[in-house]
Amino acid sequence: MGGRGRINFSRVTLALVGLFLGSFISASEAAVRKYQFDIKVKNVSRLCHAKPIVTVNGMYPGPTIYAREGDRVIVNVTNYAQYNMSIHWHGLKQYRNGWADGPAYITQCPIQTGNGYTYDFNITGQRGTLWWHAHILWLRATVHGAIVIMPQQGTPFPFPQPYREFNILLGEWWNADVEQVEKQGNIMGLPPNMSDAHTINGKPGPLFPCSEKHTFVMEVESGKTYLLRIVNAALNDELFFAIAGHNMTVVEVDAVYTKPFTTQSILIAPGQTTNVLVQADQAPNRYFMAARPFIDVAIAVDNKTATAILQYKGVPNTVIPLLPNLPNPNDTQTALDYNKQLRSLNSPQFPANVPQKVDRNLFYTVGLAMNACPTCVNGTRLQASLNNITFVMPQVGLLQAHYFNTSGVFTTDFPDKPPRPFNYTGAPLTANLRTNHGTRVSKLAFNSTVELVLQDTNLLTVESHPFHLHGYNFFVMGTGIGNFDPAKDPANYNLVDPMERNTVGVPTGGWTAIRFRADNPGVWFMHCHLELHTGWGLKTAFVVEDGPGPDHSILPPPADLPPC
Ligand SMILES: *[C@@H]1O[C@H](CO)[C@@H](O)[C@H](O)[C@H]1NC(C)=O
Ligand SMILES: *[C@@H]1O[C@H](CO)[C@@H](O)[C@H](O)[C@H]1NC(C)=O
Ligand SMILES: *[C@@H]1O[C@H](CO)[C@@H](O)[C@H](O)[C@H]1NC(C)=O
Ligand SMILES: *[C@@H]1O[C@H](CO)[C@@H](O)[C@H](O)[C@H]1NC(C)=O
Ligand SMILES: *[C@@H]1O[C@H](CO)[C@@H](O)[C@H](O)[C@H]1NC(C)=O
Ligand SMILES: *[C@@H]1O[C@H](CO)[C@@H](O)[C@H](O)[C@H]1NC(C)=O
Ligand SMILES: *[C@@H]1O[C@H](CO)[C@@H](O)[C@H](O)[C@H]1NC(C)=O
Ligand SMILES: *[C@@H]1O[C@H](CO)[C@@H](O)[C@H](O)[C@H]1NC(C)=O
Ligand SMILES: *[C@@H]1O[C@H](CO)[C@@H](O)[C@H](O)[C@H]1NC(C)=O
Ligand SMILES: *[C@@H]1O[C@H](CO)[C@@H](O)[C@H](O)[C@H]1NC(C)=O
Ligand SMILES: *[C@@H]1O[C@H](CO)[C@@H](O)[C@H](O)[C@H]1NC(C)=O
Ligand SMILES: *[C@@H]1O[C@H](CO)[C@@H](O)[C@H](O)[C@H]1NC(C)=O
Ligand SMILES: [Cu+2]
Repeated sequence: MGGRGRINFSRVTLALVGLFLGSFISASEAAVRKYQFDIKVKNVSRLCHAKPIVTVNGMYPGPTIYAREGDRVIVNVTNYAQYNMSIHWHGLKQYRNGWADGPAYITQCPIQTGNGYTYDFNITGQRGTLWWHAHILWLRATVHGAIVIMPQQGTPFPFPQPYREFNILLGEWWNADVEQVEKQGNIMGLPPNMSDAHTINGKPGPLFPCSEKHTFVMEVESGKTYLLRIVNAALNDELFFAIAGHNMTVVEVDAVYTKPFTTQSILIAPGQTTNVLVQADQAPNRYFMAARPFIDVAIAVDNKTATAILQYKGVPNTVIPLLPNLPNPNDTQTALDYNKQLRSLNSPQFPANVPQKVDRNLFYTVGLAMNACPTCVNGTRLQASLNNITFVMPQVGLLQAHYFNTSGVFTTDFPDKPPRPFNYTGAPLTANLRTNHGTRVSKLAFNSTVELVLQDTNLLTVESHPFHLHGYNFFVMGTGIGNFDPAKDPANYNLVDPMERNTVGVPTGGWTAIRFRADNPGVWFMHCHLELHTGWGLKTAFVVEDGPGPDHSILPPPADLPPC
């Protein structure tokens, strides 16, 4: 491959390039994009509190990775912080190349203090907005950034060309040290303190104290159309997002084009991305963009509203912005209606290759759990499980253990069905919330088609869970409230243009069915993308076997793969 069309971005210009569409990449052939990520601690002040946070290159949010479909991306990560680190390139398929996927102890051992690791991957058959984030502890709170993948040279967007584009990263801010917050929750066995603010591009906006200067402003010109690349980088909150006075046209989610539809607000779960077109066609003024959680059960979450400003060129900063009508945090109907509108574009150029036949049917229950913990506050520890199994993190990477045939690290006996069926979404179950523990995964035959039904349960309480699968996109075949009925529900599946994505919400007290073709060999993590639940064990992995051909097996590990 060599250095064809090689471009070296300097660290300083990273934040600026890409704002002008197409002006930053002129290579007509696949290029190599090189990035240097230095993991460094930096003091940052928000909400009148200064604290050291872990960053990439001192930036919060971190730098944007810009590339084109077909490019090779090489990121040299050097860890100068006191924490173990690993970086996940969320939504990139990493064909045969799990070594570059990033989840600690799943596909690699962490990059220890003073060490480095170079992530080297190709972007094949994907274009749109994705993102990268730390995949260890709760460090992704501050270690995250956008990935912008432009279509191949000469391939336009399948929607009107926007004038300019902006990245909008939604996040959560704690005044305390995030690792202390996480640790305290673990010691007590209870949910840790909720965040103190939501943020838009790292800034909470002027509704918070000391935050006037911590407000993201997006300047627009009347009559122009803008592309917003929205990422939910929050740890634990699904969010509604809206712009006062302006509708949004959804054109892409998770780097897959959608059938465009217009909406007053979007719903975006942690891990998901959403591209929208916004027309600056209103009276020149200042308008708030705002984000606030969707939570439709009685669980305490940070429900505060982050704001940023959409400002028409020439309007003075003294004008007080108008607030949008955000749905109520408990607005289940708006959430369900929104998700129902998402459909793959399914054009000849961007077809939806939905598996029509299923080789393997899986049914996983999603539930909270309470296990004995003599040192915890209540003598119990809140946990979570899939099919009544709380996942135990291994001490070495599962991918290495699989590749090198190391025994004793994991077992492949994760059950295809819950061990004991029950009325999953009936009355709340509050007694015997014990679970089994293990590093148990499921083995999938190469190129088999898999259907997985994720069923929420009322163990302790029902709750909405955004599930993320590494190494794949999947199709969202159907979703419903209550218990999945295998006799009736598949008849209502969308077999034509279901949304293809990498993270999907399992609705509160309901189910979601997904399908994918297991054509990417490796070990692929699947977990709830609420960091709280991931930490409680709401995760497992798929071991996808090698295929018969020379191009169907896991690539050899890179020489600098970190050791444990
Ligand atoms: C960062 O802030 C901490 C606590 O306020 C302080 O002790 C430390 O010296 C600061 N470090 C830098 C590099 O400013
Ligand atoms: C990665 O960056 C470190 C620190 O700048 C440097 O020492 C090392 O040579 C780089 N590695 C590669 C493969 O470029
Ligand atoms: C990326 O693509 C290049 C060129 O086709 C190939 O040589 C290289 O092995 C690929 N790398 C990975 C990790 O797949
Ligand atoms: C969590 O909140 C409690 C109550 O406000 C406070 O006492 C405690 O110090 C907080 N924990 C952390 C780690 O900040
Ligand atoms: C936004 O959409 C709503 C509902 O479709 C419509 O009533 C409203 O007029 C639209 N607003 C703008 C600014 O286009
Ligand atoms: C946010 O939560 C607080 C309690 O934590 C509650 O009093 C308030 O009504 C909630 N706000 C909204 C908009 O739901
Ligand atoms: C949802 O919240 C609104 C505003 O806080 C409240 O008036 C309403 O009763 C709540 N609805 C439900 C179903 O809890
Ligand atoms: C656990 O302890 C906390 C704090 O003391 C208390 O609020 C909560 O109700 C207890 N939960 C259970 C299930 O015992
Ligand atoms: C499950 O529980 C719900 C709510 O309590 C109830 O309406 C339903 O009849 C139950 N289903 C079965 C099969 O028992
Ligand atoms: C989960 O497993 C535990 C321990 O084996 C058992 O006591 C419990 O009944 C199981 N719960 C469910 C919902 O199957
Ligand atoms: C996977 O199976 C599909 C359907 O049978 C087939 O078209 C495709 O070529 C297979 N892919 C590989 C890599 O074997
Ligand atoms: C960092 O990772 C190594 C390798 O897994 C482990 O031995 C070490 O305990 C970790 N350090 C911390 C502070 O967690
Ligand atoms: Cu969850």
